[in-house]
Amino acid sequence: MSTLVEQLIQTEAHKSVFESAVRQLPLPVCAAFGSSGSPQAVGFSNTARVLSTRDSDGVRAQFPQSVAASGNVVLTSAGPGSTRVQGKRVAVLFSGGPAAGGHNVVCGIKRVLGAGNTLFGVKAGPKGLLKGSLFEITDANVDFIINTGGFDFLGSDRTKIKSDEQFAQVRETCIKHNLDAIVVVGGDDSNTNAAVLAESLFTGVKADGSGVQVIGVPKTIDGDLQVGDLLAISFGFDTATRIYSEMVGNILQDTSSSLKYWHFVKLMGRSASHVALEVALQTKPAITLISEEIAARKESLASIIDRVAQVIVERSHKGMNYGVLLAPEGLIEFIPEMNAMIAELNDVLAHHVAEFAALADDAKPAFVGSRLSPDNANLLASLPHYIVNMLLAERDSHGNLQVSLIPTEQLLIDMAKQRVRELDPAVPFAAHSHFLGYEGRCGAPTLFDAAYTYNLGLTAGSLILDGRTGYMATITGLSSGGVPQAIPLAGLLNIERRHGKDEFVIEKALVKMDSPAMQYFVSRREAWAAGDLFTSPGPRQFWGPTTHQLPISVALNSGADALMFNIG
Ligand code: FBP
Repeated sequence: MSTLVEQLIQTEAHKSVFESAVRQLPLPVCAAFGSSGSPQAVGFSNTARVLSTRDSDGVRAQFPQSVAASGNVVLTSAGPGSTRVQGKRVAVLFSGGPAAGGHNVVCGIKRVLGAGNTLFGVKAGPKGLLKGSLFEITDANVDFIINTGGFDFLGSDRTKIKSDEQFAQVRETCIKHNLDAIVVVGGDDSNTNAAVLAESLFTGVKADGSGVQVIGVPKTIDGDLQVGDLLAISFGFDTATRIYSEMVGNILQDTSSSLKYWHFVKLMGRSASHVALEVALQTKPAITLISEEIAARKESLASIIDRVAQVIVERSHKGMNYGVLLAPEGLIEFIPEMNAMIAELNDVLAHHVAEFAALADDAKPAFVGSRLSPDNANLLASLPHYIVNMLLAERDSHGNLQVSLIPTEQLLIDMAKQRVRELDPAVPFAAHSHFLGYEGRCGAPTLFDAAYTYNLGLTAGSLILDGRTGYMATITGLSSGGVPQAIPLAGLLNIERRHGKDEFVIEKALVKMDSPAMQYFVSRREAWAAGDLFTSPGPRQFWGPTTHQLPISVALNSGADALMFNIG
C-alpha cells in the first residue's frame, strides 16, 4: 500500500485531520470552576429570584415535592463544591433532535464527577432508559468525543415517558444500575419530561427510601428554549445557524451571479422562527418570513403570498429576476386559518386513532374532511396533496406535527408563481426549493457551542454533587465570563393542550416582536428587499477572526456591546 493510502485509512472512524485537530482545542471554563486544566465542582446557593407562571397553582399541586424543595428559587454557584462526595452513579441521556455540543456536555459531567464517581451513558435516549441500556463512560471516551458534533456517542430518540408502566421501567433501571442521578439533555419537551421524572423519582426509589436526582440541560437547534436573562439560548443553535448561514450566503452569491433564479429556503426550527431570523441577520436576503409576526398580524396565506409576489415583481422591474426567500419550518402552523384547521385536525385525529390508522392513505383526507367544520374542510380540500398528506401524517410522541416533512417551500413557490403571473405576466419567475435542516444539527460545535456545553456539563455535574434535583443547568453572563446557575424546572411549567388533552409543558420561547433582534431586522428588511445587500458569512471558524462570535440575535437581545462571547 502506498503511504498516501495508509494515511487515508488512518482517517477513518472519526479521525479526519479536522476531527483530530478540534479535539485538541482548549475549552475555557467559568471562573467559578477554577482552572480549565482541572475544573472543580461548584456548590450552589439560593438567589432572590423566584420563578412563577400563570399555572403555578396547578404546578404546585402536581409537583408538590419539587416545588417544596426548591421553592422555585433560582440557584447560583457559590464557591467550591464538596470534594468529599464519592461513589455517585450518574446516567446521562440525549433526548430529541441532535444538536452540536452534546458530546461536550457528557465530557463536562465526566470531568466534574472525577474518578470518585461513575458516569453511565444511556443508549438511544429515553427509550434506552426504559430498557436499561447503560454503559460506563471512560476518560478515553471523553478524549475521543470532545469537541465532536452529533449525538452518535449515545444516540437519541423522542420517546415521551408518561405512562405508569414507563415510570415503573425507569425505576427498575435506577434500581438495577443503582443510580443516584439522571441528566436529561433535551429541548422544551424533554426538560418537561425531566421535571416529571424529578417529581416521580423524588423519594422511595432505593431500599433506604431515597430518590434519584434529575437534572436537565437545555439543548435544541431551534433556539426556542430560552428563559430571559437566565437562559439566553439553548446549545446547538449557534452551530446550526452558522452552517445554514454559510449555505444561504453561497446561494445568495449564486443568485446574483446566474441572475435568473429565486431560491425558496425552508429552515429548520419546528415552531419558533429564531433560526430563520438569525440566518436573515447573518445573510440579509430579499425576503424572510417570520411566523410569529404573521400570527401577530393575523396574516392570511393569500396575504403572505401577495407580499412575496410584490417583492418578486418589484425586483424584476429593477432588473433583478432573482433573490432568496427564507421561511421557517413551522410557518404553516402560525398562519391563522391553517392553525385553526390544524388544531381541529389534531382533535379529530386524537379521537379516531384506531379508525384512522386502519384506512388506506387515499381515504384519509375524506375521512378527516367529513369530521371538520365546513371552513376547515374547505381549506384542507384546497391544499395540494403533498401538503395534505403531511398534515395527516403521524405526530411525534410529544404530539407535534412533523413540520420538517411538510414541503412549505414548495407550496410558497407554487402559490407565488400564480400570484406573480396575475400581478405582471411579463415577470419571469424560476424558483428552486431547499430545506436546510438535518445538514446543520450535527456539525462540529462552534467554539461558542463547544465552550457553552462543556460548562453546562460542569454545571449539571456540580448540581448532582450538590444533591440537587429538578433543576435545569444554565450559564448566564455569556459576554462577561459566565456564571453557572440552575433554573427550577417546575417554575417553568404551564398548561397546554396536546393530543386533545391538557398537559404540563415548558412553553416554547417564540420570537418576540419587540425584541432588539426583531426590531433590527424590521428596520433593515425593506432595504434588503429593494437591493442586493446580502453578505456571505462563510464557514464557521475554529481558528480565525469569527471564532469567538455569539449568534447575532443573542448578542442583540442580551444588550451585548459586541458580537463576542466571553467565557472564562
Ligand atoms: P428538538 O426540539 O428535539 O431539539 O428537535 C428540533 C428539530 O431539529 C426541529 O427543528 C425539527 O422540526 C425536528 O427536530 C425534526 O425532528 P426529527 O429529527 O424527528 O425528524
